[in-house]
Amino acid sequence: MTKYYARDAVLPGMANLHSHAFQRAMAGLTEVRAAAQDDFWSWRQLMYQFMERLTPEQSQAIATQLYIEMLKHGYTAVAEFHYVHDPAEMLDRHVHAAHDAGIAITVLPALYRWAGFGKKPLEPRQRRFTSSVRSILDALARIRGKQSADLRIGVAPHSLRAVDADSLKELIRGLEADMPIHIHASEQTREVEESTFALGKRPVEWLLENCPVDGRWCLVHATHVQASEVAALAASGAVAGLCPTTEANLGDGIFPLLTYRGASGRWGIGGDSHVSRDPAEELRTLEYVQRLVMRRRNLNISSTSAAVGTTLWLEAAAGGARALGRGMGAIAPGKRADLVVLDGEQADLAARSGDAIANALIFSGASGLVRDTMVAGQWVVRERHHVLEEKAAARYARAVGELLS
Ligand code: NGQ
Ligand code: ZN
Repeated sequence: MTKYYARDAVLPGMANLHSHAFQRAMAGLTEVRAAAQDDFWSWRQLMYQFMERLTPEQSQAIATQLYIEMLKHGYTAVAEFHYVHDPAEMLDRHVHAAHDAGIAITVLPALYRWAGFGKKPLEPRQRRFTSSVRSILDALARIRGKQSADLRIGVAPHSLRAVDADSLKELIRGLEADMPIHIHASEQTREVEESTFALGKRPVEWLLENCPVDGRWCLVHATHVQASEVAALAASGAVAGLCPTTEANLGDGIFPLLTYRGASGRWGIGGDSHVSRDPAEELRTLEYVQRLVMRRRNLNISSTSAAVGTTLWLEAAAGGARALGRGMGAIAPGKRADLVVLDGEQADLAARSGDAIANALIFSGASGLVRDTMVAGQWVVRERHHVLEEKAAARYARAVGELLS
C-alpha cells in the first residue's frame, strides 16, 4: 500500500515527445574524443556502429529499462520515433516494452529514404532504415488494430535530409486527420546550409511554406531558426520538440526559446538520445542555457506564474500532450489521470508549497523527489519502485553486455 503524507505534492505527468530508445544503451559511451573535431556527425557514425548488431530482443530489453526509468522520474507517456525497421518486428518490440513498463506510447514509424538532400542513396550503415511511404502506411495499418488508450500511432518523416518533398507530401496525404506528424528539422547548421542549397529554403521555412504545418506537427529541435521562422512556427500551432540535454551533448546550438514563447509558441521536451531520463534535468538545462546566453535570471515565466519551474513544467506537459495526440498534460476535469507524486518527506521539499514545489524539483538538483507515478489512473511506480525493475535491469545488463562484447 502506498502511504500518503499530508505534505506530498502532485504534478501532471510529463510527455517525453522524442525518443530513440536504443540510444539509451549508448549514454556515456561517446564522451571520448575520437576524431580531430568531434561533432554531431562523428557521433552519428558511432551511433550507426552501435546499432549495427542490435537485435529485436535487445531493443525490447533496452526500451523496457528506459521506459521504467522515465516513469520513475515523472514521464507518463512517450513518443517513440522509430527508424530501425529491419527486422520489421522492431516496432512491435517497443509497443511491448511500453505495455510491460506501463507507460503510454505514441509510436511514430519513420520514413527514411535518403542519406542526404538531393536523393543521396543510403549508406550501407543506413540500410536498416529503408522504408517507403507504402511500408510506413502498412506498418500503421498493422498496428492500428492494437490502438488503445495507451497506444497511439503517428508518423515521422525523419528529416528533409532523409525524405524528399514528393514522398513527404504523399505520406501526409495518406494519413488520417489528427494523426501526429513528427520531423527532425534544423538541428545542425550544416543541414540548414544544405537545405538552402537544395531546396532554396531553410528547413523550417520550407516546411512552413510547403506542408500543412498545424497542431498535429512536432518539429523536433528546430534549433537554427531566424526571426521570421520563429514567428511563423509559433503561429502555425505546431509544437517545437526541444531536447535540451541531447542538444547540449551533441553541440547542436541554442533554440531561441524566449522569442518563441513570446510569440505564444507551443513546445515540449524529449529525451532523444537519453543522456538524461529526467524531465526536471531537461527543463533545468533549458532555462540555464538561456541564462548563460542572456546573463540574466528567471527568464521563462508566464502571465499566470512568475515561477520558472512551474511555468516550464506546465507548458512542457501541455505541449508534449499536444505532440503525442493525448488528453493529458494537466490536472483538470476531462484530462487523463497521469500524476506524479513528490515525496514531501524529502529535505528539498521542507516547508515548500505552491510554486516553490516545481521550483524545488527543477532547481534544487535532487533527482529522487518523485515517489509515485500514476498513468491513466493506475499506479505504475509506488514508493520509488516499479514491479518489473529488477527483472528489466537484469535483461538490460545482458543486452548491453552482448552489444558491447
Ligand atoms: C536520430 N538524432 O535519428 O537518431 C538522430 C541522428 C540523424 C538526432 N538528430 C540521426 N539527435 O539526424 O541523421
Ligand atoms: Zn531524434
